[in-house]
Amino acid sequence: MRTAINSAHSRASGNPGEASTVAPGSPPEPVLGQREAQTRARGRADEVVVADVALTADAAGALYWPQEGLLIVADLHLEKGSSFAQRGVLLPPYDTAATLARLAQLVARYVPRCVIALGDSFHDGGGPARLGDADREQLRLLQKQRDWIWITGNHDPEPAANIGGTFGGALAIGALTFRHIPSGETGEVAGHLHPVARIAHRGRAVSRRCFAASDRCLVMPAFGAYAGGLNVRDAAFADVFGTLAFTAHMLGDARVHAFAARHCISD
Ligand SMILES: [Mn+2]
Repeated sequence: MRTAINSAHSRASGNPGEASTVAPGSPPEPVLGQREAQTRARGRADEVVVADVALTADAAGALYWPQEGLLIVADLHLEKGSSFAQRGVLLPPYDTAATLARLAQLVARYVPRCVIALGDSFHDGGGPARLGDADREQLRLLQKQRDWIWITGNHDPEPAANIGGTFGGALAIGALTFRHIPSGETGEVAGHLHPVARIAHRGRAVSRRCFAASDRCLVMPAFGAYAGGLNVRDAAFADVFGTLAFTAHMLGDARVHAFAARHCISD
């Protein structure tokens, strides 16, 4: 870990010698070379331990708790496109389908006993009613033969009709507590902040969504196609983690890449 942190620090400082050792890679994959070789060798790049609970941080932006068969996603912001359209801002209206398709891949991969959507699942209170028929059917299929829990968020504070599942403000399971807005309490898994980490890679700054985690609590990346992001160096993360060191587990194309948050770049 020390070596990994030092490596990240060298790149953040723009050390050209360090950059020249980085293996060639396509631009969308930001964190390659020596660092990745190390994480591959350990084979644990995607394990995150929070309050002594071992969780899998999937590069698609979801968390899986193998012991409980629990898949967690945060900030889907479904129907954000149609929400903007109502206000005259036109975006391609396929964000809900794209987000649900990515979620379907995860459900197929993990076959979870239960899915928790960690709040701001819909961009606004009218979102569930605007769901298209195909998207509603996709959601119904995803919920088939498993529990589905909608944690309420600030964008979707009220339970909604015709979207299945059960609703709650927070959920405690074993040592973990799932809620939308992070408070930093031990064992908390939250969303809301949409963490993004920025690092220097081969002389360029690269930003990716990330899990932000200490050994006590974790903030999930936003899963929604149109969800924005907040740099992990923002004061909002210091409010959550306090003086504790925390790690940005950046979403790469195939796996997550861990960097000490203090070595990430501000916007
Ligand atoms: Mn929120």
